[in-house]
Amino acid sequence: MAQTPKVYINGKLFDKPDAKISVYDHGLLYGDGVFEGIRVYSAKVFRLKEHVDRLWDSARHIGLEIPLSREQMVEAVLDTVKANNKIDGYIRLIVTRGAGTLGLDPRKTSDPQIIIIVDDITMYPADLYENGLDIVTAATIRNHPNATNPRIKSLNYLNNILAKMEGIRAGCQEALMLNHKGEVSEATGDNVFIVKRGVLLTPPIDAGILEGITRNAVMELAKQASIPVKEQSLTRHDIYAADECFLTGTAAEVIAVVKCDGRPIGNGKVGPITRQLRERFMQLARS
Ligand code: PXG
Repeated sequence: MAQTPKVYINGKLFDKPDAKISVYDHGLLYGDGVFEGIRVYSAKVFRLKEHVDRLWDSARHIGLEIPLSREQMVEAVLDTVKANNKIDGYIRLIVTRGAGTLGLDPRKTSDPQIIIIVDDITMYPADLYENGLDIVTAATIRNHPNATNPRIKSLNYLNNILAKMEGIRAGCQEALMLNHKGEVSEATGDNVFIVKRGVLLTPPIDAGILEGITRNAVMELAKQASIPVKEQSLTRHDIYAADECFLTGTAAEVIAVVKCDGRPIGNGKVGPITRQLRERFMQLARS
């Protein structure tokens, strides 16, 4: 039987039902905080250093000082994974601004809360990995980089949730988000790639996206496989006219998109480069 998850809060482990923080925490009141979603494969944490570095970058952007060193954070994550005997699973690492008075002022908070949840993750059903996703473009655009910059993995996901709801309403599992210029940015929780005439294309960071760790891994794997890779701004035209399209993310890993806004992509089936990169990614993750 699976054990009750043990949740790390500020250096202590609590059983899941006892893992609680203040309702005055600005993470809850205002979404004032940052997080990471990380996977454990075969008892090894995938690209932990990269996730911790991105967490620090997000925290620096919002002026949140994390009361641990990066090395201590790595150790806290590894210890929590071990305490949960987790072989394959998911880590949610959260740092909130801490409890404060009512009102936005971040100076009126104290004690940022460091929370590490180690649990299982629900993937898409296996048949979607086999057959690919049908997605739609959301009317809700990705955050303008001069608002909550998409490079920050913040506790403010409402914009993406609104886009996801549009996808669900259209009978889809995911939605494509455009940026304020009408270019393709990313999906609600995944980066986007297309294949066109043998070249792998993905929007650049300045299209207003999260610099995905899976995205970076897939670009490295493509280069190793001698598939040319280009970061280039893309429009919906490029998606509709692509030979292949897929999404990457910690939760989804690599998953094909076979239809967008009712148009089949390529021949409407999972393409060979997508299949190859998914296989290479799963091999890397499990190695
Ligand atoms: N874009 C956005 C907006 C994301 O939230 C990615 C891209 C992919 O980044 P990584 O580093 O994971 O390759 C994300 C990541 C969840 C969940 O619980 C969401 C993400 C990651 C893990 C879990 O829905 N999003």
